[in-house]
Amino acid sequence: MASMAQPVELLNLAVSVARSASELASRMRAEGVSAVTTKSTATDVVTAADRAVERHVREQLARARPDDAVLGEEYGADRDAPVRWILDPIDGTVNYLYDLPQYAVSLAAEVGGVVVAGVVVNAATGREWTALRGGGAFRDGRRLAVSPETDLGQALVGTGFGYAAERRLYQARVLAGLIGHIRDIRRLGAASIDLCLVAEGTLDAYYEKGLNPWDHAAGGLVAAEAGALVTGLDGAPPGPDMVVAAPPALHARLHDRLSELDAAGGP
Ligand code: LIP
Repeated sequence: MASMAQPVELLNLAVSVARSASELASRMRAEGVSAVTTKSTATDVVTAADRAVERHVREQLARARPDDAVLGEEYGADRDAPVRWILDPIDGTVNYLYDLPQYAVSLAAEVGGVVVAGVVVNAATGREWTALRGGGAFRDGRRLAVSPETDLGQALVGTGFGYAAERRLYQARVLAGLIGHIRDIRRLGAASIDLCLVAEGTLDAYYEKGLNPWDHAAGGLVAAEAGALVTGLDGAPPGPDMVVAAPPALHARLHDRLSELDAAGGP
């Protein structure tokens, strides 16, 4: 029978597993990226490291908690269980391929369908963000709080684009309708890190269409525990149609602009 654990125990396990996975990812990066194949489109790449890191995490979790379920980007879902781990072995794979130091191991623990603990480790820099539901968000041990910015016109906003050309064209039209209403845009290439940058106020806000649960589960909890609202549009939860993360005052203004632009629509 699966043993129910305290969220803090799940967080501690997530942190130790994500750290060793991050070391493996950076070691394989140093050895040179290999076995690059593609998934949904010709630009949606997966490397040998994505798969090796996911297998490594799955082995560590199975050793510590054999009854738990895992949903991972590369090997999918394995079973149903009260505790489920949501894993992106290398979030920001294109950055990893190009050796742009913005890629991360993202691991969240979900109990009864609710994410209760999350960790994001930038495997290039070692920066580590953690959160416990109701327990706050931290970076390298420092408690985080979102930006105090309330003026959309002054907001530095992060976003991203999909792997399909027709979706990127739609997202570019949405961006064209938003860019004149914000300070500037940042496209950094890893949703999990983007959400953590909102948590620490390095970005004032973030939004993206087309994310999978493994892209935002851990980073979304980090942002929420730092004071951000993390939602979809028009009352929807954060999901594949849209993830919007921002401090409450800014969230309302960004949300309404994205809703007017039908940012959750399109291909
Ligand atoms: C990436 C996301 C990023 C998005 C990319 C891609 P991956 O995840 O983190 O925000 O813009 O298109 O989905 O594929 O590197 O795990």
